[in-house]
Amino acid sequence: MTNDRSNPMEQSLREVDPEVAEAISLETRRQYETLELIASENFVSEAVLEAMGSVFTNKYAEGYPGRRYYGGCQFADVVESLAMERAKALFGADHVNVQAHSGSQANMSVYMAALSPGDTILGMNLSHGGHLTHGHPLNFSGKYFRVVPYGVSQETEQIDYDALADLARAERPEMIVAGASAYSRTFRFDLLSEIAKSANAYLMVDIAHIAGLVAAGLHPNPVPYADFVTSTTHKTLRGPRGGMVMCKEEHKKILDKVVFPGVQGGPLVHIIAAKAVCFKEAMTEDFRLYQKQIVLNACALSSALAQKDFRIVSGGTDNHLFLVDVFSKGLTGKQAEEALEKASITVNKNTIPFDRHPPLITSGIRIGTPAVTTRGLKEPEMRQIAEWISRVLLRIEDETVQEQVRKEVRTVTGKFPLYARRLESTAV
Ligand code: DSN
Repeated sequence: MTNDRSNPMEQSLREVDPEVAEAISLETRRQYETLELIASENFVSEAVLEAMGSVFTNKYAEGYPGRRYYGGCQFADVVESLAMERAKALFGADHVNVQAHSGSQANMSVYMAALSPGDTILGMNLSHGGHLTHGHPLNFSGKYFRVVPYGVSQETEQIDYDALADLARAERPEMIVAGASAYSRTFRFDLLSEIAKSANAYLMVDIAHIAGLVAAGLHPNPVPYADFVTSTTHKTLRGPRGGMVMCKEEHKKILDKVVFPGVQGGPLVHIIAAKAVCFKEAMTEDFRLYQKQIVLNACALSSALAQKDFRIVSGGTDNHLFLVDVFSKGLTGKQAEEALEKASITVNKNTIPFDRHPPLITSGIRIGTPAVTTRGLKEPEMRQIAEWISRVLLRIEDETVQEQVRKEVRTVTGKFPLYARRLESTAV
């Protein structure tokens, strides 16, 4: 059978929409040519991309495997059951809901399952490393619940568990939310669980950032300690953009009812298929070694920057990311992000604990190693990247330095290719 090129359904993206095709081509090149140090980003495998781009995008499958509101769901059932079973095995969870479209919707589902509007939650302060959905006043979590923020100690820049225990005693929250998007230290889930139990509060842990490390056994697993564990699937876990919720058996019924029909309608079956692929990949020895290298790389890069006299928040890292205090070099995070981008090094400005600047300026940058580790970079390249970062930041206004570093970065990105086949096939 040959393709009928006059049939719009058979035409390529470039034929149908050259503007979008070109943007994809340019983005593929941008990803290839830059060093991606945004801690929440990663590069998925061709297998994950293939599942995401599959015909499952056409399918409605409201309900759950074996209990759907639409016909024709037999293969949707296959991929959703695979995703659920694999995630349960990977994290040792009683139950997993893989339908959450995002981390925010995963968190919203837990709040709706366990809380009533006006209930009190303790969540980590955004500017100490927490997340918008952990109770920021501009987010639904801060609007519908009474939020009492907790944070890190000024001295250690690590979570102050004693202060948190005092806060829990004083505020009697219905839920303690743990987890972060900019915290470089190991969480003490044993302590968090004790604190929640003594306050008679639910414990929810959001492992969006560290899920890959947890799956690989390189960070303690909160599943035995928490009532609910939420995650995204696209950060260290290296799967499709999406969310998931794990819970104890006793919360399974209410959780599933809240995700659908409470918060969402039809699940994204193509994304669920890709989540199944990601969980399968995460069960391999290759994945465990990959996660190990992420942490080795984060340690190597943060130590090399510290040796160049950059202050690393909390003095280092135990995981895939760390924060650099650029205020102490007379810079803002915004300036640092912009200058590094011109040198083909992508980071994001980030508030640091007790920051003097607002979130669009900031005193810090957040650096993460999941994406560069996927490309195959190791400790020697981390030391080289530290040298480039230092050169750019110490001569922040000097565009010739940015241009020179940009050229040098190309030699490394060329040695560690990414999506090479795609780059050729999408070339303008
Ligand atoms: N935007 C994500 C991050 O960068 O950490 C959190 O949702």
